[in-house]
Amino acid sequence: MNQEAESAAAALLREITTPDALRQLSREQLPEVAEAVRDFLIASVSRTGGHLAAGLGVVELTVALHYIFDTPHDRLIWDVGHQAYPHKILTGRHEQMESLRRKDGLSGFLRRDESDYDAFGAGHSSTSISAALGMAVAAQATDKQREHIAVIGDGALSAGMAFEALNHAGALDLDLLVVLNDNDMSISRPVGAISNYLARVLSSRFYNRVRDGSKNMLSVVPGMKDLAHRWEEHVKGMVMPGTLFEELGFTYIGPIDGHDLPLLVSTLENMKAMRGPRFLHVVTQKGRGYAPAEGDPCVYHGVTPFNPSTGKMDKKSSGKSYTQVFSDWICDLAVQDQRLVAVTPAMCEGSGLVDFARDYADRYYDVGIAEQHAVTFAAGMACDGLKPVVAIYSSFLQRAYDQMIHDVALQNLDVTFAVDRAGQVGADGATHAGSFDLSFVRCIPNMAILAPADEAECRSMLQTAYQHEGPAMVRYPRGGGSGQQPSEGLEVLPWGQGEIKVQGNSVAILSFGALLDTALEIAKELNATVANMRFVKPLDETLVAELAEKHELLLTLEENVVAGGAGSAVNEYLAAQGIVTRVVNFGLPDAYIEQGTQQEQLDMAGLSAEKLLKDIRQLLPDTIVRAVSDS
Ligand SMILES: Cc1ncc(C[n+]2csc(CCOP(=O)(O)OP(=O)(O)O)c2C)c(N)n1
Repeated sequence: MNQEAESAAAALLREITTPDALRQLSREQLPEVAEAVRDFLIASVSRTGGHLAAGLGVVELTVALHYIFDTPHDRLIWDVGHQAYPHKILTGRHEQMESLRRKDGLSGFLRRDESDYDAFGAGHSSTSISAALGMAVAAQATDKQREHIAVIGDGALSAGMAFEALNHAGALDLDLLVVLNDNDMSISRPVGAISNYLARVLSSRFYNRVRDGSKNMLSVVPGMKDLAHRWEEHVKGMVMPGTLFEELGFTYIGPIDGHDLPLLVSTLENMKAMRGPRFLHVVTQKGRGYAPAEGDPCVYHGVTPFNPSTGKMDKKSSGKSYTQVFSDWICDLAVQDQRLVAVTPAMCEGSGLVDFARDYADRYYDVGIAEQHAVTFAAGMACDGLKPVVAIYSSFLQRAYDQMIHDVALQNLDVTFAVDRAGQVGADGATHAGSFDLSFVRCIPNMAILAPADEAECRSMLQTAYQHEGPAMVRYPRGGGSGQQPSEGLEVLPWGQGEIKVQGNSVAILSFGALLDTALEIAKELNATVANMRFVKPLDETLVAELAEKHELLLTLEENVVAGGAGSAVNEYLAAQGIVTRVVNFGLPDAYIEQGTQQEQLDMAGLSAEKLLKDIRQLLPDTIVRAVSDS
């Protein structure tokens, strides 16, 4: 992509300030718009980083949807939202794309407060059909005439929630169009029977006939309701009478080529004229139109800034990440323990299971975007002699809460949860932040919770949690920590015990997890004691009591919401024991932290060393301030 092409693309896009302007164009002009969107997308993401391959795959679909439907009056709901950059570009935001995923910039997903065209906020997958159906019910209740379109990928369709919504929608006679964007990819290869089913539909010997036949039909009869109906019958008959989606109560059309703009436009036009629940199956190529992304859509799913001419990406940070520590640990342990099995809900790469999947394919389970199933599936394996490790992001674990309580913890099953992306995650923002896990897991009986202070401790904690007979979770942040390289051994830590890192005077900081470095930095200024508490549950009560006895002020520190978090555990213990002492809890506030770098987010949350010091100084009684300045 050269500068000239980028400027030409930008010039054309400047004309299309809103989809209304797009709708003024002739159909013949649309391929040029699609090309401009694609060129602009590649150029801008090469500078900002972000999600690339999914957006490239839906350029034509996005143009066609906004061309045919009267957005934002008609509700267009993208699932996940990572593929919605072309939608942002065409809905008046192309000039802001440089700010994508940065502090105060455009979100990398969808937000109702960012644009009227973002009909429903997203980030987590498989919500679009439910939301669209809810809006369809609301339209009916308020007598509004409009369309509701959910665009969902084949990966997102693997989630139970999507099927719950299809099941419900098929039974209601409301105006809903579900567009399946089938690129035969999730982040990595999709798994499961649905994905196999879709592949069978595509490879069916009828596919080519359908595609050619539908092209011919549509070129003669665009927009005519009765003929559209005949065409629909014709296509239906040819694909498979009674497809899965038909059985669910939808009028199914497809599969059609999602890069053929004229075909997309006429098909959508015809489907707009139909009523009731409709299902359009569109086949696209992830990464379309950019050779490196077409060649490796998994690598180009989410990118750091890259050179657009070569596709070469900027290096990710050099140190070993917590994810890599997990990856090494699970591979090392697999050699020794044949009972070990790993489960991921569609996050093989992000969770650090690529090597394990390659070397231990028969003990590796990618269950699709199915967090609930992942956890109960692990519980089942734990019942009968296997030792499952569920590798899951903190924010996606939220989906599997009842499974953790009812299926794992209540039965005290031996499942280890390796919870990645705990705390702030940076550019993905609030939808992906792991802000709540300590609070929502701590109250579950039988669950143990370990929070490593650095990479070396992460490895030991994973081993400790795994050795523990019963459910246990280790939660660690995105990226790297202080750089303490783990040993190669499989060390087990003393259960439920923290450690004093620095002995100080009147103030004690009880640090839970990866903010230990910050605690140590602050402690130097305050001459404070620092304890690395290690375990959120069971809490090292002996250590808490000792610290309370020897200090005038206890400060707890964690990267989790204060409400119900590790600090709350300290408060509860002290209150239960009748120990009266001054405790102040530092953690995430009762608010969503906006996107930025992780450091910016910690600062916004008041958890940078500077902000903490400022707040703590205001808390200190005069006696302590004097003691500190004398020391
Ligand atoms: C609940 C949840 N789990 C996992 C993810 C991470 N995730 C983001 S996109 C994606 C793959 C989606 O695949 P698909 O719907 O086919 O879209 P594509 O990227 O192929 O266009 C996954 C697993 C998520 N966003 N939400």
